Amino acid sequence: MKKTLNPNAVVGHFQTDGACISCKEFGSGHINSTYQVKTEHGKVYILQCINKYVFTDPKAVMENVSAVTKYLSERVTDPTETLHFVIADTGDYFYVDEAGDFWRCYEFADGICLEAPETDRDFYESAIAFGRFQELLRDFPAETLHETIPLFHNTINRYRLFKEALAQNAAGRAESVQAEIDFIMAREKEAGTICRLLETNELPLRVTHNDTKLNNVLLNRETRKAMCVLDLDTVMPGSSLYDFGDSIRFGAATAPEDEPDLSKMGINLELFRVYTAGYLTACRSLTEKETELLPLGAKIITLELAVRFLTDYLDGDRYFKTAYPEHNLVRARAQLKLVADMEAKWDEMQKIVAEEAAKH
Ligand code: ADP
Ligand code: GN1
Ligand code: MG
Repeated sequence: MKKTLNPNAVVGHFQTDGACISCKEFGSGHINSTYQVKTEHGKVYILQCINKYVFTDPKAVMENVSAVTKYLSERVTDPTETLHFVIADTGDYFYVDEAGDFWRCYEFADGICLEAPETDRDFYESAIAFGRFQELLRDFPAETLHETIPLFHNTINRYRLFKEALAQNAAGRAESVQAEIDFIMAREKEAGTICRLLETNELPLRVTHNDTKLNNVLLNRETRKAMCVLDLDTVMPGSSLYDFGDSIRFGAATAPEDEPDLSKMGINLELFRVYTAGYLTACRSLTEKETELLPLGAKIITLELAVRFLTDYLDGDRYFKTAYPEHNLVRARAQLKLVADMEAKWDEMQKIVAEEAAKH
C-alpha cells in the first residue's frame, strides 16, 4: 500500500528563504519521494523523504551524502557543480517526522535532467560529469563511508537473493517467468566476474557513485555542459566498471528501461563510443584492466538490474516504485533483451573501447 506523506507539514522545518507557496511531486526516481518546493520569495528547493525500506539506516545515508558533498564542494571550480543542503531547524541536515521518516532539503539545481540523451553531445557531457565525479573522489577516505546498502553491486549476492525469491515465490509469479529464469541462470558464472576480480585485487576498489543513470546528472541550461551529479545515496566503495556500465545500460540503450516492445531494445554503438570517449577523458586514473573490461561492466550491470527487477517482481514489488502490476517484469525483460543485444555486438563493443583507449 502506498504510504501517505505530508511534505507540506515538513517543509517548514527547513531554513528555506520564505514560506512555502507550492509543493509538488517531482522527478522520476524509483526510490525516494521527491518534491519541488517554491517559496514566497521565488526560491526553489527539492524536498525528499528517504525510502527507509531501501535505506534501513537513513542517518548513515545522510552522513555519507553530506560528507561527499562537502568534500566535492572544496574541490570543484564552480559551486553549481555540487549539491547544496538546506539546514533543518534542529541544525541537522535532516528532519525526522513523527512517523520516523527522514527528510532532507536541497537547493534546487536548475539544470537539464534527461531520461534519454537528446544529442550525442548530451551523453558525452554526462560521461564527463560521472568521470569527473569518479576522479574527484579518487582520494576520498573510503573507510569513513557507511555501506548504505550492503553488497549493493555484489552480483553473486544478487543471484543468491534471486534464487531465494524464486524458492519463496511470495507473489505466486515464478511459473510465468521460466524463460527469463533460464536466461539469467545460464549467465550466473560470468555475472560474478567483477566480484571475483575485486576480491583478488585485479580490479581496484574505489569510491564510486553506484547509480549513474542519466537522470542522476544535470547539464547546464545555457551551455548544456556537465553540471552536477545527483542522487549520492549509494556512494560507497565499488567498481568503476559498474558506474561506467550503468550509464551505458540506461543511456546508450535504444529504448527506455521499461520498454515493453522488445524489438525496440538494443545497444546503440555510437552512443557507447561517445560515452566511452567522455569517460576516459574525464577519468584518467582507470587501470589497463579496468579499461579493457568496460564492456563487461555494461553487460554485468544490465544483467544485475534484470535480476533485481525480476527478484522484486517475484517478491511482489516491494523495492522499486511501479506504475502498473507487470512493471518490474517489463523492466526485467527489457534489460535481458539489452544483454542479448550486447552479446550479439560484443566484438564491436570491445573494438570501440580499444580504439578510444588508444587515443589517451
Ligand atoms: P531517487 O533516489 O528516487 O532517484 P533522486 O535523488 O535521484 O531520487 O531525485 C529524483 C529526481 O529529482 C532526480 O532525478 C532529479 O530530477 C530531481 N532532483 C533531485 N535532487 C535535485 C536537486 N538538488 N536539484 C534539482 N533536481 C533534483
Ligand atoms: C534506482 O534511485 P534511482 O531511481 O536513481 C536504484 C538503482 C537502479 C535504478 C534503475 C538505491 O535508482 O540501483 O539502477 O533504480 N537505486 C537504488 O532505474 O536501488
Ligand atoms: Mg535518482
